[in-house]
Amino acid sequence: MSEQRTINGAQWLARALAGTGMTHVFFVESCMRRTLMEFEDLGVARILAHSEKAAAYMADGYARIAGKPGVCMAQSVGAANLASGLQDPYLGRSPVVALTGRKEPSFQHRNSYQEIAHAPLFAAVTKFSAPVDSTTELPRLLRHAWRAALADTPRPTHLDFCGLQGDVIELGETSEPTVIDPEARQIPAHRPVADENDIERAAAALTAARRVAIVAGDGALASQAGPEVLALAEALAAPIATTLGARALIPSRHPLAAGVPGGYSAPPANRIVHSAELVLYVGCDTGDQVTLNWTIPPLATKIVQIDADPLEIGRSYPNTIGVVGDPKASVARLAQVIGRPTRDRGFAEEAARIVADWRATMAPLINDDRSPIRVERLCAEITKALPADGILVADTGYSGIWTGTMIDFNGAGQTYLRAAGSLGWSFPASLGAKCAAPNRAVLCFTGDGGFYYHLAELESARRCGIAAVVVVNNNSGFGQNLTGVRRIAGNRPGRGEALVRFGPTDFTAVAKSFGVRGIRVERPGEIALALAEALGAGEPVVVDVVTDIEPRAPDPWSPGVRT
Ligand SMILES: Cc1ncc(C[n+]2csc(CCOP(=O)(O)OP(=O)(O)O)c2C)c(N)n1
Repeated sequence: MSEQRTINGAQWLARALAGTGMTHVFFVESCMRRTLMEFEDLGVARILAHSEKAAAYMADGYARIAGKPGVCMAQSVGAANLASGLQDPYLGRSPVVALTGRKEPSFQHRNSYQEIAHAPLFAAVTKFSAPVDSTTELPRLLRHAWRAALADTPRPTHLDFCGLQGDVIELGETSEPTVIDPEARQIPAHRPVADENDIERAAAALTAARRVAIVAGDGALASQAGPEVLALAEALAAPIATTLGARALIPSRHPLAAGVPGGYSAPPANRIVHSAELVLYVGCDTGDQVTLNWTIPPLATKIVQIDADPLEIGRSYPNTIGVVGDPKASVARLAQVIGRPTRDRGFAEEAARIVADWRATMAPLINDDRSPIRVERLCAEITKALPADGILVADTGYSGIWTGTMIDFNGAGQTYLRAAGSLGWSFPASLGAKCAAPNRAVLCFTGDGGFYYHLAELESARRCGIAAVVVVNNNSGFGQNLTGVRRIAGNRPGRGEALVRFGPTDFTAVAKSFGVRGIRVERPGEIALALAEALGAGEPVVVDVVTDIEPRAPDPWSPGVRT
């Protein structure tokens, strides 16, 4: 038998990661230098970021588009920054693999310069986090971290390499084959079909109920269950709402589309889901945001819940029939069992009227030709400009509400990624998304407050030639927070506005100083041309759209406030 040749850890790591098809890695110097040199020879692009948090967000955007892990790396002192960047991918269920360096055992427990304990930092933001103490353990642990990141529910994982820069692991030797996942699996890693008895119980409950609403979530999106959910909705004549994250799962203009329910929503979806007799959740957590603190639907509502993760079943709604399996495969089977029952279309028609009435109230704002620009108008222009396979990456807060309520998606080819809650996430995430899909248009929608967080990544975008378009809704402040501070300030002089106002800043001037093209837009009639120029530029562009802080984004309908 021929003896297996040994290679060092850096060679193993670079070859194994490149072997997964990974095209980009996101990092801040100084870490894994030998591995990064190896990547150069293997054609993996090394995206040097300006903060570890931004590197994590880039890896998140990359992972969500690639459907497989995005990798970010930092040295020991950068570990805390990197961990803070894993909160959003953790909440957003994104398979980010984080690699850090940690000083050798002889440096531990004796006031080491620059280092605190890493394990507690990563405990809350990963599904699996482990030290790698020797190179011989590296292949096994990386394979596990990779599998764990991809397996339901996808979430970040972390390996802490011995050596400040991971160098002890890089220098050791291994004779393992340079393979992480021979099957090159993507999300969802597996597609189990739910138990037939559970499917039959669910089918009976669904066909017995007259007013069924579907709420499809991020798990349905990850499973690419759009066509199956639509087919089932048609068979049941059931309106379909989606979580904000799953907004692009179905065509926004489909006759059964009800919009996004919960806290970040326009009125129709909450009214529709609230008045359902039975709600079918598909790949959807029943957390506070999508249920408006468990009031949409009311807690006593009958629920059928399909989820790949059994822990989600009945977590918040007691009256739940659980169906555990891959959403796409299990909804397909459920639709087969249900067939084409005769259905009363009354609820679907009522829902369509609610949506149409709301759209009619929005029409004057969408067509408003005055300055300052209305964000509703900006969103309508983005709907028109986004290519059929375009990717929209939205920040949190109002950026999530505006894009989730006022931008329509084709439900076939377009992708919508949203921050899971961390302000500033969208710009670095959009750069990662563009790295994963260089041939698709990537448009980031952010407020100025969100954009300020990671402005320095404009330099990375230019240096690395990452041609994402950033649309800044520039209202010179934390617009979403204005209502809240005013409520608390009451009649105080200034009404608390100093807490939320900044600027005015011209982001085109900021962009230009980084060598990035900037287009300033102050009138509604200029938006379309600016978007066309930016999307056709083939280089990073900042479109700085001057808006006003006063107009409020759509407010959710709540059962306490009946309109
Ligand atoms: C890390 C983090 N800090 C604070 C917040 C709270 N927050 C949510 S939205 C928002 C204001 C957003 O302002 P901007 O990005 O300018 O958008 P606008 O509301 O003006 O459209 C803030 C401060 C948050 N979500 N994340």
